[in-house]
Amino acid sequence: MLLDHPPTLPREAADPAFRHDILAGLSRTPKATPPIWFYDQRGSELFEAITDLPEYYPTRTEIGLLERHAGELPGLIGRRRAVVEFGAGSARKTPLLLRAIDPAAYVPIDISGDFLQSSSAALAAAFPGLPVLPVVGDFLGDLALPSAIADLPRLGFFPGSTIGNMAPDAAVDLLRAIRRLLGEGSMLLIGMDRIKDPDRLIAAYDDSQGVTAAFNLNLLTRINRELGGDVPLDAFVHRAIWNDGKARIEMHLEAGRALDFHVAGRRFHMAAGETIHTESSHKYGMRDARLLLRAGHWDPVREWTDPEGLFSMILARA
Ligand code: AVJ
Repeated sequence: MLLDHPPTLPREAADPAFRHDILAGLSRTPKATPPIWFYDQRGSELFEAITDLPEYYPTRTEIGLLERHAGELPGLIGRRRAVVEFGAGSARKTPLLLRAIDPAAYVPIDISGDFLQSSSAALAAAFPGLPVLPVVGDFLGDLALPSAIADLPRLGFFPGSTIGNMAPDAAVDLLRAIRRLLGEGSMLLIGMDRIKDPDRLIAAYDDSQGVTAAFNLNLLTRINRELGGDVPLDAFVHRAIWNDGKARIEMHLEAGRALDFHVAGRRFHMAAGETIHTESSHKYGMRDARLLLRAGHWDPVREWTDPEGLFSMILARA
């Protein structure tokens, strides 16, 4: 059953934040914009397409881990919990978790209201009798859990290596915020992408079909549409690079020539070769992942990985 409840933000609330983040990001040196703004309707669809690409191993590897090991979860998490998912819930991962642990309620939290509404409705239909309580909001900001789960122990679910979008200091802050939000006695199931051969990493973010390029460039389309911009899309090239010092893939939009454009009535200049840094995707070694969790006030209790060690899924307790 899909339940509506008060803590849902009005849709218009996202617009000033988008405008603010993009103007601030284009004004700084080097230019950099937050990756949360990739996910308009088209961006969410393109991301779904990315997860099916032959080069993009994280999604199918994590699904494999859930298929193989979700059956071990009931014995490790003990009580019947409310699952709080950080993200809209993927049609393929969330059911594997819910089927394995039979939770008392399911609370997906996502910034994209439309996407959240459709994925929640599909999930509620697939799990009749499960209270589904979507929350629209940015889990990096302040938000409250539905009062319906006030008395239930919680299992946080943070799949997809979404934590990788944050630099380690911000990731630690987020893990601590999740710990505070979920409370004493809660647990967390989190997916993290591993450090591996750079060629394999780069291919995953610069696929041969150009879907990731379209995903990256869609940010400019959104800027032009929603902020009245005249950014010349055809002047930009998608770049994915491995930053070894920071153990992260970086996505950039590189200006192929010197450019002047306008966004929300403000004028911006880019030199030829200058980039807008649109996303970082941090990767963690086995020990790095555990260290990050501990710094975030979570104690790892179990870790699962695939035979190639591409991706890991870690269960931690508060
Ligand atoms: C959703 C942040 C986990 O970093 O792999 C995929 C986003 N960007 N391809 C990732 C993404 C380009 C993805 N995360």
